[in-house]
Amino acid sequence: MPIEPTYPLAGKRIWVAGQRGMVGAAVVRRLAGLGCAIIPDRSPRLDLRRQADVEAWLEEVRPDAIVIAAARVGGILANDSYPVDFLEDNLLIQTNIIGTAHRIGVERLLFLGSSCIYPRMADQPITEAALLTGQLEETNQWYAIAKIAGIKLVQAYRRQHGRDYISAMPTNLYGPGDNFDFNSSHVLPALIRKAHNAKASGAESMTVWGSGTPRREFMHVDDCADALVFLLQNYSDAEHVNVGTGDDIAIRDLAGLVSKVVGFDGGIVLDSSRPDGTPRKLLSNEKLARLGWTPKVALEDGIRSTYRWFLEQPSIRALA
Ligand code: GFB
Repeated sequence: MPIEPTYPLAGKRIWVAGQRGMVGAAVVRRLAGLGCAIIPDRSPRLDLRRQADVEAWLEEVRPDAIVIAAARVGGILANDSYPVDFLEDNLLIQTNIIGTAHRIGVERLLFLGSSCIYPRMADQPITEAALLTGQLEETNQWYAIAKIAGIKLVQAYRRQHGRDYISAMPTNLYGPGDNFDFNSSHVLPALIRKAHNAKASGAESMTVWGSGTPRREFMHVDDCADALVFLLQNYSDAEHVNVGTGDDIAIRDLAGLVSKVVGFDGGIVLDSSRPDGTPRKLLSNEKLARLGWTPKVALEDGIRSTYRWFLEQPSIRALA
């Protein structure tokens, strides 16, 4: 039986911060048809790192609810190479939006974090209770600290000011609108492009970073957006909620699966000069399941539809 939402979205004015990004765009797609008004981003783009810009913008548009999908994001190399950007930009963006939302009386806010907030050696699958129980992974500690601060700020506004603001922690995401740039992307779009290029050029192999043994959990961004809209409508508590699929895969096997989907039948060369990062980060999705939500997109289907999307983007295929 469908759950009656505790925060129905019909008639609400919603601003999705980061609506041009992969996650924000998917949330906007998911919200269409729910009877809410989605506030489009101002053009030229406002700089969410500047408090005055954020205040002026939110005072002008006065949303009822906000989803914060805006963040400085990237894969293992970008995280490791630009610690200031990942720490400072994210602290600024989230603090500006959350604080201003409170000051102008925004009713409801959903903040998004990431599975890298958890300790590097957390027990698997990782429950929400594992937060702050151990050392972080070094390559993305800067991003993780910013996201942990965001969770705590949301909790602090709930405790000190009674604000109905919540946080969700998605696992590694992929899908249409992803970043396919080798220097800044996550692994899945990188492997799609590498397999495609290798097939197109008739190469015998493609390069996979690290040892190939780390395990990652991958969720299609449309599944994630569905879960986020579900939480926005139904969840109201201080603790963050994991958003995952419950399954993970070794990077070497992922490379095999991507090769199969793309139709590349060459081999894989491991580049051990590149970092592995966290050995494993599989989220426990039990809490979300108890609330009444389960994922729908199988990994191979999701990779297939993302590859189709990639093939329709000449500007991405033409990247050097
Ligand atoms: O997706 P990814 O960049 O980030 O890398 P994380 C995942 C794993 O895939 C690592 C390996 O073990 C990489 O070494 N890998 C293999 C590759 N080939 C490639 C490749 O061509 N490109 C990339 N990028 N990786 C990020 C965090 O961690 O995940 C962020 O840095 C965030 O903070 C995000 O949490 C979701 O999964 O290691």
